[in-house]
Amino acid sequence: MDLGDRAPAWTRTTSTPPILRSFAEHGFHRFGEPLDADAAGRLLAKLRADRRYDDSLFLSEAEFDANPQHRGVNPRPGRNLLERFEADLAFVEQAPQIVEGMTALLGPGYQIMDRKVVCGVPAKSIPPWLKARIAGNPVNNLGAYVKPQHRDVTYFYGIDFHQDLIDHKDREADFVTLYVYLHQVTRADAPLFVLEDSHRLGASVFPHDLAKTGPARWVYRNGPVGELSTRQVMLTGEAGFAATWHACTLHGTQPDEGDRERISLRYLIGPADGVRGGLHEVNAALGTPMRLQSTRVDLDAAGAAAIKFNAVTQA
Ligand SMILES: O=C(O)CCC(=O)C(=O)O
Ligand SMILES: [Fe+2]
Repeated sequence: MDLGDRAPAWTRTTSTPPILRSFAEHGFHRFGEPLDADAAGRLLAKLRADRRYDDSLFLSEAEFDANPQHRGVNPRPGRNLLERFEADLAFVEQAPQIVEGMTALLGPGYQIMDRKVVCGVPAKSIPPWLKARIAGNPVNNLGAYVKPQHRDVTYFYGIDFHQDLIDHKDREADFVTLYVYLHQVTRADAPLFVLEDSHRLGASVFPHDLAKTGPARWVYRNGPVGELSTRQVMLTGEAGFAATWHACTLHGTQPDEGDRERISLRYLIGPADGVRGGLHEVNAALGTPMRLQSTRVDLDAAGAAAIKFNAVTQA
């Protein structure tokens, strides 16, 4: 399938920034040059010096069961580890290629909506009682099981293919995610897997209708909007690797079965009020609905997992 033919004509002119072409065609973009790897390493050393990313992060089973809390367990203003390291983020936020790329996508004055540390917790750091409880869950955000003082970081043990729109019901997919690796990430470090072109089917309710059709291929259906065949792309890279994706691009991570944690930065970035950048054109050209009133049907009333199914573990 030559997706170039389906890309809107305006993206094929030589003056179109490559990031807009990547978004229009494939729904994500890898920045060509890594960000300053030394600066990434310095920030990583500070983050590591702050705590042990091991089983000491977690509540005991009895502590958890005494008062299970599944909501409000992610970083938020006033409880976000990056608030102590703002000065160390210039290697991302002021990198010319990031500024140029975000300006092309979102227009001048774009806003950082959220930024946080994400940790992929390795299997060896998860207490046995917890591993038994979460096995097979589609979204293993471990915040509920982490001691309250450590909830200034988001901890994952894998997350099934999802759209980042999942946390933004009733909002247009007018923002992007920016991910930065702070150390080398290989297949063994729970890398991000992105499903190329999946943004083309617009907003879709989690969990998604995906069937594996080959070693790195899936068929993805979004109800009445239609279906497409998509290639799975594994985002591995060096310290300072950066990638950005559309809020409707499916992506996920497998549980980290290695023995090292992955520590990364995750940003959500959107346009300034009333400004429209290239992403607006991308979405208009796709012409699919990019907003949902309800984004997920996998949770019970308390916010706990109500289904046991996970596609990304087959990736
Ligand atoms: O880092 C991960 O394991 C998954 C992150 C992700 O997709 C997210 O935070 O939205
Ligand atoms: Fe995500």
